This record gives sequence, C-alpha cells and structure tokens, in this order.
Amino acid sequence: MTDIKAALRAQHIETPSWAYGNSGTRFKVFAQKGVPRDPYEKLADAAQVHAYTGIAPTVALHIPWDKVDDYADLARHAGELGVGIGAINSNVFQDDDYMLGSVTHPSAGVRRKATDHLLECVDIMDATGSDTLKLWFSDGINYPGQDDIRARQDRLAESLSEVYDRLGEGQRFLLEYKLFEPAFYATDVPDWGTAYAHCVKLGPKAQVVVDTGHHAPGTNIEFIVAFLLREGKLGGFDFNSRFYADDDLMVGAADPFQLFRIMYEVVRGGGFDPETGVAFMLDQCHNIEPKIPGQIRSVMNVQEATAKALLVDRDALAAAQSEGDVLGANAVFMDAYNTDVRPLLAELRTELGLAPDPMAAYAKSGYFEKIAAERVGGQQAGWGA
Ligand code: LRH
Ligand code: MN
Repeated sequence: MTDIKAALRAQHIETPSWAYGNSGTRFKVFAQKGVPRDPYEKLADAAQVHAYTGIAPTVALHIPWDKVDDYADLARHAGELGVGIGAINSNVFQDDDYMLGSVTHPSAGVRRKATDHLLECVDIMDATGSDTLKLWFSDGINYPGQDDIRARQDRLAESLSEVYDRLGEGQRFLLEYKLFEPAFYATDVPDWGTAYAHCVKLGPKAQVVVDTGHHAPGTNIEFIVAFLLREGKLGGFDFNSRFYADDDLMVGAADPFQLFRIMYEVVRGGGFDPETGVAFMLDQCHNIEPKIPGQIRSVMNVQEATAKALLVDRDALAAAQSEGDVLGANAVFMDAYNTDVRPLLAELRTELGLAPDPMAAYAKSGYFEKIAAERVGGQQAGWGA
C-alpha cells in the first residue's frame, strides 16, 4: 500500500484557467456569481483546488483569454498562491481571418499571422517558465472540394516545423487532435494517427495530447494511450467526459470505468514515471455547475481512477493472461475497479494535513461567499477573446 500512496502523493493534475470562467454552448453562456474577471483571479480560484486536493499545483493558460501586460508578474503571483503556470494553450480559432483555416489557410498571409501567434506563445512560455505549448487547430473544411486536403497537410507541417525550431531547451509542444467541430466534413488534425505522424516527423520535442472528448463514439481510447506510451509520444491528456460529442463534462462523470481503463494503461505503460513527462491536464467547462467545486470533484475523480488502477494485482493479472484464463484475468481487473478507494484517499489526505473530504471543506471555507461578494462589476471572464 505504501507504493500506492507514494504514487498518489506524487500525482500532479493541471487545471485549466478557462474552467473558472463562464462557458456554455451556442445556445447560451450562463453567467455565474463570483466568476473571475482576470487571470489573477483565475489563479486564485485554481489555488483553492490545490489547497483542498493537494495534487493540482499548476494551471494551464489560454492565450489571449489570459493575456496580461506582464506574464512574469502573473507567474510570480501564481507562486505566491502556491501554484505554477503549466501549459500555454494557443488560440487560432476565434479570429475572423481564420474562417477558412489558420496555419492551413490557403492565404500565406493568414498562415503567417497564425504561426506568429504560436511563436508568441513560446515567448510567453519563456516569460512564465512554462515548458509546454499545447496546440489545437480548429482547422478543417465543411464541404468536399472546399480545399485541397493534402495541401493543407503541407501547410500544417510547415508551420509546425517553424514552431518546433523555435522551442528552447527543455521545451516541447503537444499536438491535440479532434474528430470534428467546428469543421463538419474534414478536420486537418482529426485523429491520433495524424497527430502522431506529424510529431514523429518533427522529433522528440513534439508529442501527442489525448483529449478524452475528441474521439468518435466507441473509440477504445486506452488502446491509443497504450500505443502512444509505447512509442514515447504520449505528451499528455485533456481530461473531461462526454455522453455524445465534445461535451467537456467533468472527467469520470460520464464513464468512470473508461477513465479507470485509461489510467490502468498509464500505470502499465510507465506513464506515472516523472521522466515520461505525461501531463495530466483537465479541459472542461462547468456550464451549469459551480466551477471551483466542479474542478475539485474532477481532480478527485482522476485520483480515484488512479488509485483503482494502482490496485490492479499485476502479478495475478499476468498469470491469468499467460494461462489464457479470460474470466480470471477480467476478474482481477474488475476487482480493482470495484474497490472503494475513498477511505484510502481520505486517509492519504489526512496524512498530507488536508481535510479528508475536499468538497465539504471547500464548502465550509466561505471562499465562494467571499468572491461572490467581492467580484461585483467588471467583465466576467469567458471564452470571448
Ligand atoms: C478544443 C479544446 C482545446 C482547447 C479548447 C479549450 O475543443 O479541447 O484543447 O483549446 O478545447
Ligand atoms: Mn482539449
């Protein structure tokens, strides 16, 4: 049990700054009381999640949603709050010029503008001490013939190569894929294979990020995780869950068993070994639920799935697998999944000097009432640039 606790103590989950702002769908973005008005307030809220879970010490930024005059000062502020700046997320999906694409756009001028934004994000990595750039492209086409699918890949490769060459010592970028939306016929980075192929061509500083909401229904995501880990190309996760499409719901809420299977492949593939450098990031939107408790619950869901994955009796599993004992092997797997790990995690938190129940402790803290009272006026943060 000590090793399991040691692994759980070392767990590091990164929360996304945009989860603390207002978010919604094309139908409505519901504003909530106490929502941050700037990146400084977002960091303060993220620090609450770390304070009550003990395992969420970094915050991913999204540019320009988290644009500030002095990024070094923002990083200093994060440090004072007991957190750090994690991945820098680029945004080439909200500018009118990107209607027909960004780095894949037919116009060289638009491609230049998009690539310059990606390079600016590397400057922000330098200023904040972040070592990870996360690249997601909404680029794609809506109708057959709209543009040349192969030419768009050439344009993408050209931009990625320029950004790759700009990366400094110890820096890397993670390329994110997504099956569809906002493009509805062909997306330029639609699946893990496309992302993997571009990253292999570029080199060791380019890895793939698996957003758990970006696959076709029925996709075996843990297979992709096992494969990418084996290749040393799993850079990280954008954790969330979904019932239908890219719903960005709380990770583990829609399918806790899938999350367990994914975390088992992480354990089995050495994904928790620090040198593997897998980033465990959340990428979610709390459209109707309170945001900080939503993040705390999400971190706990990953922690519970991880604890269960670490509980799999690997020797018994290997024995049953080598004997072709199908039901025996499955039973070993399900025993771990069906284990209630909440007492173990409550004990671990107590040992870490934390309250055994983070949700109850946060609710009792009065922090929400404080920010709801203080954060009146100003422009609440959201997805609007
Ligand atoms: C795209 C995505 C990407 C982010 C955005 C907030 O769907 O998953 O990771 O840039 O959400
Ligand atoms: Mn994502």
